[in-house]
Amino acid sequence: MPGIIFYHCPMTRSAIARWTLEEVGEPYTIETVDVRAGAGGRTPAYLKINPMGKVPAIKHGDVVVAENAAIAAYLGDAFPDKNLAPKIGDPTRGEYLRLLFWAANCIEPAMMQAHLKFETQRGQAGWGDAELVFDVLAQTVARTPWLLGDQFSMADVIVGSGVAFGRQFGMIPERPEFEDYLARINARPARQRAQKLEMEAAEAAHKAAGAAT
Ligand SMILES: N[C@@H](CCC(=O)N[C@@H](CS)C(=O)NCC(=O)O)C(=O)O
Repeated sequence: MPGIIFYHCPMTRSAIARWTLEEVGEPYTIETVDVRAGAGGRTPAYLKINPMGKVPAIKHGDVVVAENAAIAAYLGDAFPDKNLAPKIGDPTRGEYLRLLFWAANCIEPAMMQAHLKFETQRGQAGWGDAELVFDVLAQTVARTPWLLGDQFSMADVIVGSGVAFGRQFGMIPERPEFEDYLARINARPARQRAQKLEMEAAEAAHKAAGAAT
């Protein structure tokens, strides 16, 4: 099995990919792309990995994948024995894919709409509007224990990370469904490991910056 390279910058949206990697539990090496310094991800070498110049991305053998939801989908399929993705032919596979795409296409813009406070026409914007997305999100995360039922999946990582990010920055309203779901995802050992690693990396970067001044 080829190794996994993780193009990462601590305390950014690439923390989501870190959670996917911790759920998979295979070794990975980190290539830090400090998107807050200098050219960030806009170097010729990294733009070949992700033309957006953004983290995260992974390389697994010759396969390069950027975008959190795509990384989750890829890893879920690449490591079928980890049971993080319904297999092709499984009746829950359609809902699984819908949730991954829906999170990227609808939750993220809805959070931005709530944050930046602009109007959309429900029938025109792909995500409708923030109120519609948050209502559907509340119904979605009320499924227990996980979004597909008994089986935790990468859809929980992607939708759950959206809920966690949105609640942390006040971009998603407080609702009991969101708080209950956050309690369930926060109890995942892989999420706890990923968060601890993120804190350690952030502290190390802070110390290194202090030492340099
Ligand atoms: N849609 C992307 C979003 C990634 C993203 O926004 N990454 C930010 C960090 S939170 C970034 O790399 N920003 C640096 C830049 O754009 O220069 C995903 O889900 O992977």
